[in-house]
Amino acid sequence: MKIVDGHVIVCCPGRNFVTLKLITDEGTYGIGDATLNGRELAVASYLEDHVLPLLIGRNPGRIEDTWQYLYKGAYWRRGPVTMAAIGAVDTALWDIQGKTLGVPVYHLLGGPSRDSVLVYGHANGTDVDDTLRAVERYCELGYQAIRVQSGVPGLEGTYGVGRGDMYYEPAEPGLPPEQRWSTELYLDFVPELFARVRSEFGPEPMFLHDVHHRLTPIEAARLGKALEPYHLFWLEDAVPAELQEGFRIIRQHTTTPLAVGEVFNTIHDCQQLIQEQLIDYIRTAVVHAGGISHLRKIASLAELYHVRTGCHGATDLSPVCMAAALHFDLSVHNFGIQEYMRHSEETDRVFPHEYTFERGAMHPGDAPGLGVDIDEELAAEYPYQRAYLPVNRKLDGTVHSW
Ligand code: GCO
Ligand code: MG
Repeated sequence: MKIVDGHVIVCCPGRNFVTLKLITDEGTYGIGDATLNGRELAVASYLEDHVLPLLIGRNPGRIEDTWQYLYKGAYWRRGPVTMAAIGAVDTALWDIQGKTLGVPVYHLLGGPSRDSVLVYGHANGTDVDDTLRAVERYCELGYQAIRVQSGVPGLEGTYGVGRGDMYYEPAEPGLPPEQRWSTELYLDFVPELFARVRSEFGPEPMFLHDVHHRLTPIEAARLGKALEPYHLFWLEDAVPAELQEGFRIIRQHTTTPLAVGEVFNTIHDCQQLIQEQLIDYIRTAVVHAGGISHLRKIASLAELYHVRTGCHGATDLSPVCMAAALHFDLSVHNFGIQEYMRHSEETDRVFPHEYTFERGAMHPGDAPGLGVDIDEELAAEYPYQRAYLPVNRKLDGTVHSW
């Protein structure tokens, strides 16, 4: 079998997505997500201009060889654009392989290690009361695990409170909006928020919180300690992780479990974090960390060090990535949890899928391949729209992590 054709589909059914489609001489095709929020067209060009010409004529069954060819063969390694492109190719090849053999991809990954995949949803509110109502709604929908974010009193437009109801959309059409940040106000507020959440909902639900890289290690240590009474499932992205050893400081001070990695691209970004047991959950995603093949290597390393997976699954990762993640999650032994932000209705129509949600858990379905498709005619009705994530500044105007 040979790859004879391929193309990249950029569409905006409520938000921008980049999808790679590879077609074989036997008429089967595979798809992969290549969406990099706010930098979509760079990956589209990388694929169209530099990767597709290399794939024509290749055997789609050589998944690992193709991965190595694109990674080592480019000379220039790693980085979000390169790894999203390689991730899309890898995902599409697993899809083709499953369709060719007539089995769901998880069968090719060792079969299911569990019956279903525990997911967490997002309860966001503008203030504590609003957030409590959102948590209640997620409990009613059957979620067992809920990420809780709330606007901080005294700060406008705080991270975690985006557009959307059952989904959360931080990217805005046009040029990037700016938001304001105060670490002091935030650190005073978050323990109070979780005290309210636990007293209203009791000990049972699993609660998570995302800091979005906004603290220093010692500030994160203080927050982790203050949150210990409320037993978080995890505290996410407490500090920027370019400095992996920074996590040692947090670890010395708190037993709150730590998660990180949604912006990582390769195993090298988390090697020290995993091997020194500085984290509990690794959040690398199929789309941004080189596809299913590379994610399995990260999970295997993590398994040795008691680190479990917790793949990123925000709305800017398309249903193609969601489907691929669910096959990975179902099969990998050291799975922890999967993020699941629902997509908008337009997005779901453009990407029909087999995956299902029931009582706080998901299943990828049993269709051959990934069990997800793209309706290209419908996608064409939603052309790309320039959009950016917000930029963050401290109250004195200094640029800060968003
Ligand atoms: C998460 C992420 C998202 C990001 C988004 C950026 O944990 O889901 O932090 O909230 O903001 O994916 O593109
Ligand atoms: Mg996050």
